[in-house]
Amino acid sequence: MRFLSAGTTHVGLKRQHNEDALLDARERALWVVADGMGGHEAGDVAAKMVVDRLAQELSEGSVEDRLEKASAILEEVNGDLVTMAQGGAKSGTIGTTVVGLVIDEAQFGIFWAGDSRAYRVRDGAIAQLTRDHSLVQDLVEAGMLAFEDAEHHPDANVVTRAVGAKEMLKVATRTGDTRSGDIFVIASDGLTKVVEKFEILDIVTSRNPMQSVDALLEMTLQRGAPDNVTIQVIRVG
Ligand SMILES: [Mn+2]
Repeated sequence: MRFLSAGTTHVGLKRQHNEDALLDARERALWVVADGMGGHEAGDVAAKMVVDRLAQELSEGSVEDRLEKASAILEEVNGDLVTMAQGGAKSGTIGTTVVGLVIDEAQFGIFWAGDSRAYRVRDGAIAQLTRDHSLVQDLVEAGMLAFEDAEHHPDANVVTRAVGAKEMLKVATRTGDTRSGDIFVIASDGLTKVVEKFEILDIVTSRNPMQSVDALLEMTLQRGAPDNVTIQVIRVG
């Protein structure tokens, strides 16, 4: 199976540091986006640790095996980050969201924690594959907040699950079928809070992955890019 993939990470226009990180290991059909939190370089460390450990330890195999392995790796990193935060001079969390995509013959697998997202585009439609682990997502599902208001809610940035946030981490996973022509988009909330789903669909269906990444970043920057933004677009050949 062949893939065409492209990705970028950008500090945005309001933040001083880029605490996002990405991994494109297309030879192993593995792509990851991590969005670090904690400030003062803590988020940096967490996002890089997640990306590096997955790059080093997540080998080839069936989608099910790889999702299991990815969860185990992330649970280990979670423990390391919790220990690091407890031992540090600075109080607070050293954490990161993560979303990862693996693909084999006719199947994809997604693993994630937090509000970084994955989408699949097929037959002119876009579907969100992940469910945000965020306060506003919980409020929307409880019927306490309108979907349209979620992105502008004062607590829109509060995630309820992250690598490094708590002693225990449950990584969410999901599998599905894939076929030639499918396009996957994985991104940090720096993109998804600024660019609508239908706009992502429009862009990726009319461009190759490299052009898509450029156009999505450009749109985010034109709208003020309040956060770090990381985007990967993967087309199944
Ligand atoms: Mn972010």
